[in-house]
Amino acid sequence: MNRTTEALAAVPTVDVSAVGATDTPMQQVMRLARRHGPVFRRRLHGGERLFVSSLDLVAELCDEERFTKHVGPALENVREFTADGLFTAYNDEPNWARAHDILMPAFALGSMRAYHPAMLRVARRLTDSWDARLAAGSPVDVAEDMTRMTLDTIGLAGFGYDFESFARAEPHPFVGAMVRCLDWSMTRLGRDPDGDFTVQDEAFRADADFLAGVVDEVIAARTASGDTRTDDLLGLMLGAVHPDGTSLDAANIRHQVITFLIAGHETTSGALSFALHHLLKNPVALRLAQQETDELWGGTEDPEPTFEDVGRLRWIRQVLLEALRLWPTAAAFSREAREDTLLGGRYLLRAGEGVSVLTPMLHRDPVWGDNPELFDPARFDPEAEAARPVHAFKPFGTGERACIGRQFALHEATMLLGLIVHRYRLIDHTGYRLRVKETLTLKPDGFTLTLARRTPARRAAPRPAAESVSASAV
Ligand code: FDE
Repeated sequence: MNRTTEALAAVPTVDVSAVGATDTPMQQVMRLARRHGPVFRRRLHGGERLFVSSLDLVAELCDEERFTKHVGPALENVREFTADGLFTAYNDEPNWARAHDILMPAFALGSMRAYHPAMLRVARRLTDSWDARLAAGSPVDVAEDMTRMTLDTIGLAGFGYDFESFARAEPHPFVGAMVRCLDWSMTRLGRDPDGDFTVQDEAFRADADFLAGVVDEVIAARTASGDTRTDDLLGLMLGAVHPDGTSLDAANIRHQVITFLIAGHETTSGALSFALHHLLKNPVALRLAQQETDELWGGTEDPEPTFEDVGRLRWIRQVLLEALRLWPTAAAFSREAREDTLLGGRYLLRAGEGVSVLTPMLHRDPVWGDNPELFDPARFDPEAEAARPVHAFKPFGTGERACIGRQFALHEATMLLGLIVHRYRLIDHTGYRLRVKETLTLKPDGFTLTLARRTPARRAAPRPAAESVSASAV
């Protein structure tokens, strides 16, 4: 017996090939983790993959000295349409560091201030559209409208391009093509090696070509306008020069634009949808969220949130984080060892071998207490956060390759959620039971709401000292 099999003898291996294709592979591995514990190997059609979900082992995998991002099989599939864009680039591809350095300034805190007006404008589109639904007495499709909102936001804020999603009866065709491409990337993982998938692959190619066409339109709109600003993503991509004198080439810009249009909206939309689901089911958390907005905006019918206001919506931000704990919408990330190493002192990992971190299970580790399934935004109170090990919460991945868009997503989502809870009562007209739909990312499936306006009388008067109170809160 060689050292590998000896060291790995302790890892349970589960063969799921016999189960056949599943359209919820993440929930399937969550069940396996519940049954087999925080480290196991899954075998599927001859391929094997190690899944890890306990805090101690994940904390080790987050050590950047020993481990780094691994572009695993799912991202290999996504590379078919995003190539060396930031999310899917290999660590050593020169375009990763180049684009990372060039685009970082676009995600610094100061830039959020610049995006704020576009974010607010799009948030208003959503409430206008929900007002119209309300007047018509019809329900809103939460995930669909959140996707309209987040796509328009990244389009306008990042690229000065208007997808006008709320002016369309059906979502912008970019969304359908993107979801199908992501779904192809996911289901391709579970393919029976003897099957014939020509039809699926051809449909995928057509969708990927369509995405590329939309992106070319976005780029062409900017170049045709003669606008040479460099204070948004597209401006930086087209105009900025790296300190080493290089800049991004046309092919890479295309891949970056697709990457940002996808990464910049799909996961944020899911996070908002889960957050609304939890608020609907947790009246106390909702009440606290409404109180927070009432203290800021009081009886104002149409508040004009400032950039600073968003920093003051602390409970609402905690609601979002807690939603991302239970259902991190980018539900796994992969790591690889830089050198051969023993994980947990026991499991031999070869350099370059991929390990998947099962984020939803990490987020249910015993470090989260006795009832990890309970939705409780107080888990993100500053004291509670300070007391918790840093690697217990990883919805944005880790290290150098962690999410560049984190502040962007949280700013946009916190503001919108604040506006929604301030404006509406949420009515659970179907007695909704959560079903999680997977298309590589996670979303509540078939989640609809009806709405009523909150009456100004129900809202507390604005607290006169709001300025001084929140100054300490930022
Ligand atoms: C990234 C990311 C991640 C990592 C992955 C790996 O590791 O593989 C994660 C986990 C995430 N991301 C998540 C998330 C969530 C949410 C909500 C978000 N995200 C959002 C957003 C927005 C935007 C704009 C973005 N996002 C973006 C991005 C990018 C670009 C990336 C890549 C980075 C590098 O460099 O690599 C990411 N994101 Fe996120």
